[in-house]
Amino acid sequence: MFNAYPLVISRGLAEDMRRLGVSDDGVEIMTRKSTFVAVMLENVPLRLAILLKQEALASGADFAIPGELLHLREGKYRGILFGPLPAVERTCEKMRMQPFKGRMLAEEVMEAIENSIRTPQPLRLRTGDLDFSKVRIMGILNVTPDSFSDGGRYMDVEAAVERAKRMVEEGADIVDVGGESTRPFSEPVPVEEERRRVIPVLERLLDEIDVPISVDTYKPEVAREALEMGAHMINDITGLGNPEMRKVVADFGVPAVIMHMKGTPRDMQVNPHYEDVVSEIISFLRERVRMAREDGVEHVVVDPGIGFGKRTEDNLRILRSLFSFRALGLPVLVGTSRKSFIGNVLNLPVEERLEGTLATLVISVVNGASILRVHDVKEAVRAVRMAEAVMGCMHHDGG
Ligand code: HH2
Repeated sequence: MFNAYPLVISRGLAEDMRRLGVSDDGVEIMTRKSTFVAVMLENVPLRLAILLKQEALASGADFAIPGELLHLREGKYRGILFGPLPAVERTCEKMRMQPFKGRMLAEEVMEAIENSIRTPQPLRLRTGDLDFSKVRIMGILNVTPDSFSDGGRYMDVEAAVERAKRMVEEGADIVDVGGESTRPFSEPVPVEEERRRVIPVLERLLDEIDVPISVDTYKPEVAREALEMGAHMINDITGLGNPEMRKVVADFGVPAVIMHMKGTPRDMQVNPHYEDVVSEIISFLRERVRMAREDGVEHVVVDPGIGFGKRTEDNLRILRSLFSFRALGLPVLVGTSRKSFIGNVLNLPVEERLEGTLATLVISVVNGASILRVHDVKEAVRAVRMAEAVMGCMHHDGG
């Protein structure tokens, strides 16, 4: 209801206090005090906003809202609740007792905070769990004639299988097979054609490689056939918007990626506009996750859909704010690999975007992504492992 998501959760000073020789009890209490939290809230009715402001101030936190508090009119407000973690918790404790959905607001704030600092649950795959003790790399296998960066290179089954094996050797944790290019302005491919491209490759991969295989499709017919053969997960760029697709995924009990897209590949890059891109995508994903759960899809990964109906500045803002997407409590997948916004920033063609891609991957790791979808597996694995090593104790749940 309030679409609560964190803007910031700082890491607290546990490390520094331990190094200083502060006692264990002291570290525990003061780590919480030194953790700064800011949570965005939306659709807050005026009376609840005023109550929240009062309770926040009385607890040593604050609630920032637009305009002058005394002159606000009836209506719904967006605002930022912020302060040291214990002060925000105290505010929520008091809000629980308040009317006008105060309890619901408090629960949403605390849930967003807890979800964001916790490592997401492992993905339940048919072959076992995929945990997120480290960031996972999903290697892209496009069996299409026209994908924007590698179209036509792996159309032949043998070439595709070789490519997949290579990606696994290089450290891919998942291979994502797709038979339809969804680059801007592309046209949909008929089911039969997509089947013809994907199914023979999938058959070989299931036999010959031993990492989970995801199928990048939004067509229920293709997904059903792939899952019958043994594919491990579905990557749906239309975010399981099709009830038939939700049914197929639920029937097989496999995980699915729910991605955000504005419009369709054919029209998504024609003047995309958002009031607030992060808020809109989180709200969209929340709703789609709810619909998926209602229809029996248990394991979900969320993806803001870099490049799908977004301007360069939108893509940059999403990466900068990626941590906010953890509010949903689910693994966050990001696909920046070689995309146009990198070309736009660096003024470089698609075959020159590796370094730009690696920079976005490192930022994604720092900002809490769980899965990265990439073409250049070897380079991505190196950059990500290095970023993780430096981050080490910086993880939000590591104190
Ligand atoms: N991006 C592309 C395709 N599928 N799936 C998810 N979950 N997230 C993404 O960001 C994503 C995706 C587009 O990239 P690519 O597969 O390289 O190109 P094309 O669509 O031209 O085949």
